[in-house]
Amino acid sequence: MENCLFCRIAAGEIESNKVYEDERVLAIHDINPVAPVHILLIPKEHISSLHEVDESHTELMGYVQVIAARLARELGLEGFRVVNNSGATAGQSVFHIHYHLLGGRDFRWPPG
Ligand code: IU
Repeated sequence: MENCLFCRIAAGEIESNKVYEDERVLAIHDINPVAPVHILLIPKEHISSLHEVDESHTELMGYVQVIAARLARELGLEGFRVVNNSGATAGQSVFHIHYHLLGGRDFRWPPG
């Protein structure tokens, strides 16, 4: 997707602070962290949001969680959150699917 920020980051056209990368997934530090650890897990395939996900994405979306768990272990996070905002009313601002891996502080429930 030509004008998609995360597609352009995944393609190396825009710089990012990478934490992890393989052929399917990119993980970068969020530029506006809301926790001591705030990493974005981004499948490289352009999917605009969880609204678009179907059975064909089962393996990819499962894999994203595997990477989230691996990073959380590597970073020694005791408690952490994996958050997906789907749609503008839920707080989504970049319309390329991604999960926030948040850790390093206490969290409240329910989220705001
Ligand atoms: P959201 O769930 O779509 O709102 O998450 C988008 C995130 O992307 C948000 O936390 C931003 O701080 C972050 N981000 C970024 O890391 N780099 C950027 O250039 C832009 C947004 I624009």
